[in-house]
Amino acid sequence: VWEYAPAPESRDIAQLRENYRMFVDGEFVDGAGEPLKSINPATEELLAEVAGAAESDVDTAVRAARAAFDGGWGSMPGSERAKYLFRIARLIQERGRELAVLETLDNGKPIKESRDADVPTAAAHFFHHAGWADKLDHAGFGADPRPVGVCGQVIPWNFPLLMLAWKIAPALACGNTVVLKPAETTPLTALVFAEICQQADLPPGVVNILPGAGDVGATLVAHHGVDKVAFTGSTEVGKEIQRTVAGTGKKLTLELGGKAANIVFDDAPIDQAVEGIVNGIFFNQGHVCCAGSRLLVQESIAEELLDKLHGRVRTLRVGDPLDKNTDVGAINSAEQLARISEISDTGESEGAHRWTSPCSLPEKGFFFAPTVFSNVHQSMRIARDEIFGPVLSVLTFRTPDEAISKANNTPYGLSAGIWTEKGSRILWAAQQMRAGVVWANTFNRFDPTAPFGGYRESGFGREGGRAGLEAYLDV
Ligand code: TXE
Repeated sequence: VWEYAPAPESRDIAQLRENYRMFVDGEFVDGAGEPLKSINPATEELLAEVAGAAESDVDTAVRAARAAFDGGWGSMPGSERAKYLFRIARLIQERGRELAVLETLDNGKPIKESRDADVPTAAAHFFHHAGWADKLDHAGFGADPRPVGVCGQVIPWNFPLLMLAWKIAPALACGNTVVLKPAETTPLTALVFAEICQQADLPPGVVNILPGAGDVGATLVAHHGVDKVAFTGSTEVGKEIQRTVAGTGKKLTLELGGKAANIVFDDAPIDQAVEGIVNGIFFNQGHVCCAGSRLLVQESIAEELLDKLHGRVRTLRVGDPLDKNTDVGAINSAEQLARISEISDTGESEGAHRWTSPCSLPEKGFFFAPTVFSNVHQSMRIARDEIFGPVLSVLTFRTPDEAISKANNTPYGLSAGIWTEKGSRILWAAQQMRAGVVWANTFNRFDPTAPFGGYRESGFGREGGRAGLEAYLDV
C-alpha cells in the first residue's frame, strides 16, 4: 500500500508515449485496422490513440505465437519459465504506480482500488504461477503434462490489467504462448504490460497484444492456429464464442456474467454485513461479474439493515477517480452508463422503491450515483438482469430455505455471499448454493490460490489455483 496520492502531473501519464502500438513478435508495430481512441471516462477527454488490429494482424500474431511455442518456449524446462514469470511479477510491482494511474485514467476506477487491489493482485498472480511452472510434473495432473499451444484470449474492461494477469500468467506457466485482445475502451495497461515483457527479456512471440474491437476478438477465437480460447465478458458474446469454437477441437473456458445473491440472516453481525454489502456492490462502480447485486435480507431485520445501509452509502464519495479519497469513480463508457440507466428506470416502472445517494456528481464525465432499490420482486428486471453498475436490488425472505431458493433463482451462478454467526448455517448454505464462489462474512475476496469461475450461464472453467492450470495443460 502506497503512502502517497498521485501527483497532479499524473494526469499526463497517458501521454508519456507518443502513440500506443500493437505488440507482435516482441516489437511494437502499427496495426492495419482502425485506430482506437481511448477516452478518460471521468473527463470525456481523449487519453490516447491506440493502433487497432485487422484480420491480417491477427494472423501475423498467431503465427508469431506458434513460432515462439515451437521455437523453444513450449519445451523449455519449467524452472526456466519460472524466472520470466518472477521477473514480470517484480516489474509489475516496480512500475505499479504508473500502472495504477494509467488504469484509473483509462477505466475510471478509484486510484485506491487500482493501487491497492488491481495492481498488487496482478503481481500476485504472476508470483503464484511462477511457483507452479517447475512443479507441474509433480502436482498430480497426470503423467507428462504438456502445454496446449497457442492461446487466444479476450478480456473485458472492468479489470483490464488484472484480467490480463488471470489469463496470461497460467498460460505462460504451463508453457503456452498467447495472443491477447484487451477491451476496446481499456487497452493502455495491456500495452505497458507489453513493455514489461520486453524488459523481462521474454522471448519474442510468447506474448502478443492486439488492441481492437469485438470483430478482432471474433477473428482471433476463430483462427485455426489457436489451440485454446479463454474469454471473459458478456454472456451473450460468450455463447457466440462457444458456437464458433464448437467442433473445432479447441479448448475453451468462459467467464461470463452474474447476478450474485448476498444473503443476510437475522443473526448476522449487522455492521460488518453493511460493510460487506457496500463493498459487494459499489467496489469498482459495480462493474464486477461477481458483484453482490441482489441483497437477500431476512424480513425481521430488513428495516434496521436498510436504514444502516442508506446511512453508510450516503458517506461514499463519488467523483474524481484520481483523488485518493474517492470511493466510487466513473462508469467506464457512455454506453455502459446508458445501459445502467435504462435497466434502473425499469425498476421504478415495475414498482420497486428507488433510493439514490444524495451525493453531488461531477458535471463532466460518466457518473452514476449509488442506488438502492427496495421492495424488489424476483420477476423484476432489476432482480434478473446483470446491471454491471452501482445499483443494488434488495429482496426479503422469511426462512433459510426461501433464501436459498431465491438465491438460486437465476440462470447465472458465479458467486454468492452469506452473513451469519452460525458456522453450521454457512456450511449448509454454501452447499445449497449453485455458485462457483461462496463468501462467508466477507465479499469480493480474490486470491490467486483460489479457483474462480461459474456455473450455468456464468460460464465454465476455473481461473486461479490448481484447477485454473488444467485449462492450459494437456495430460
Ligand atoms: O461486453 P463484451 P460489453 C457484461 C456486463 C456488461 C455487458 C456488456 O453485463 O454490461 O456484458 O459489456 C470482446 N467475439 N460484462 O459489451 O461485448 C470485446 O471487444 C470475440 C460482464 O463490454 O462481451 C471485449 O474485449 N470477442 C463481464 C470483450 O469481448 C468479442 C465483463 C468483452 O466485451 C466479440 C464485461 C465477439 N463477437 C461485460 N464481441 C464479466 N464477466 O466480468 C465483443 N468481444
